[in-house]
Amino acid sequence: MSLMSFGDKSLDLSLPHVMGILNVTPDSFSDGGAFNSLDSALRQTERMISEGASMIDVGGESTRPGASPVSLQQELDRVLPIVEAIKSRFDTIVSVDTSTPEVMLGAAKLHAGLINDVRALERQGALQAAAQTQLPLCLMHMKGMPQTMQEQPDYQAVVKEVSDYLLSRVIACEEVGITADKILLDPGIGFGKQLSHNLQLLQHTEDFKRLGFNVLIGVSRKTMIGDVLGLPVEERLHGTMGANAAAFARGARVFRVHDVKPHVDMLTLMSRIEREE
Ligand code: 9MG
Repeated sequence: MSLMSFGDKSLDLSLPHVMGILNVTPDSFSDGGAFNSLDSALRQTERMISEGASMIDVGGESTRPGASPVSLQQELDRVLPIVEAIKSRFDTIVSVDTSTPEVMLGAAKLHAGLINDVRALERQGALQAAAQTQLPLCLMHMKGMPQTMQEQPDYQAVVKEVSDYLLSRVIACEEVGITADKILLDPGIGFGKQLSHNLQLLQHTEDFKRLGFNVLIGVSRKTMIGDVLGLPVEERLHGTMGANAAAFARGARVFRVHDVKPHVDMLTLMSRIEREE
């Protein structure tokens, strides 16, 4: 058992867990903003929970390559009503995909259970806000910013550079009183990386686990899957599952995905095989 507390619920992270993606942006890259009304968001949430998602990741800012920034008020208006509606209807963990201190604080008041920050708390005031919430965090690596991050990203040694960066953010967290047991690490597949960087990071998932943290992977329907298979976004499920299976075998335990049921089935089998004596 390796229990991690997410507000009012705990998860055993010796087992795999699926984080279902709920984008409430009009321009999300792969579901095209299909869930940006409250009703449809709740229907999708209900479906993902019934399919076995352990948590729902609610995001109000698209971070796809080239996406434009969102205002504070827009992000608050998109995210907080959904967090509140989900927590009042479902017994599940709500993760907030945000880099914005005010959204972190507002979501924590509404009993969100995780802050998922693709900017690893680098935005002004984010470290302090996250510490104030006392919530667990996912710190993700991104090189550059969403608007420009895919313009020829370059590394000397991608696995080491991403590990060093994530450890530097863990230290920044510790300096404001956030303890290591509250932190998940994520190499940030597709965030300022070329195909070979993404493949190396997945191949070396164990290196991130060896830093002493649980690892979250988000590869669902991303360009790297399309690049390897030559397939459009709506045909990337099988490739996504292959990438997530490889990451599971190398120690990742939380998987941020659009397609919950196929992943729950795949991970249940993989985990069962791993644990059989
Ligand atoms: C919000 N978001 C989009 N992609 C992601 C990924 O790969 N990891 C995490 N933690 N969040 C993501």
